[in-house]
Amino acid sequence: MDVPRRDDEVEGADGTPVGRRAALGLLGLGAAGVVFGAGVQERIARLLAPIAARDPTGLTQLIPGAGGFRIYTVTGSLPNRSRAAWKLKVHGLVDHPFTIGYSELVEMEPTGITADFQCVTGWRVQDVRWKGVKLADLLERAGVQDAGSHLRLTSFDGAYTESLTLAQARRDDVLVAYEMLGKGVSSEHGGPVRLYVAPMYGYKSLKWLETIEVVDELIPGYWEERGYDVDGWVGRSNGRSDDPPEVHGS
Ligand SMILES: Nc1nc2c(c(=O)[nH]1)N[C@H]1C(S)=C(S)[C@@H](COP(=O)(O)O)O[C@H]1N2
Ligand SMILES: [Mo]
Repeated sequence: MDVPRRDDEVEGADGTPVGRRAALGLLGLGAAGVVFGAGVQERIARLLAPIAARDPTGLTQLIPGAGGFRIYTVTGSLPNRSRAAWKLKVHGLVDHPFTIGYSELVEMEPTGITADFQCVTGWRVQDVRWKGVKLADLLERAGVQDAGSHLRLTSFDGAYTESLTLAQARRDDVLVAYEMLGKGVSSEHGGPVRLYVAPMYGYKSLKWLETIEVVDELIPGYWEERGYDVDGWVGRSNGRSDDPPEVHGS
């Protein structure tokens, strides 16, 4: 799929730009008039390398590409919500709509998964540890009505959305995740709570999760409206990889 690319922007989800404002935010630069050209990721990495060496606390995660991950946000900014302020609303075609907070979520039965994380653009991070609650358990609590067939998920970034069929959502390897990489999901990785759809490309794993709505039709997500497969199975959809990652529970 062809997406226009501007020179002053950092590469995003599928080679599309993250946006200059986000890049400035990542760098902690507020300065107006900073112009990014080609090779910006390399220059950011070079610029931050000495700082990162002195500060192993997580700054390196903010360098695009560091640790294998790239930080994606389609809005051009990184939303931030504390655990205390975070709430997830489960509603739509359900008998018992509810809202759940962070502390209640982490008291539910946890599931751990270790698997490769793969973006449709080709980058992959091996053996990422995740922990969260099965999406199936939240749906069970809500009591999905017979008319429900799909989910529509939204993010508190105000823009990103995703879709799943109910069958996909009820898989054991689909989590509402509050831990990633062995610690709480960091803000830039979509914390305090994000979706994790282990068998599918990264775009299905919506960050900054805010609502889950049971609906009676497919409502394509953000990237799906822009040409990506709704069924984003690794190796079996219009991505680049042909070998699915290993998924094993833990
Ligand atoms: N809200 C939101 N969720 C998102 C995205 C995004 O831009 N916004 N990008 C998706 C894509 S394309 C990928 S590959 C992963 C990247 O996760 P990361 O930013 O933690 O590396 O997040 C997915 N979830
Ligand atoms: Mo992606």
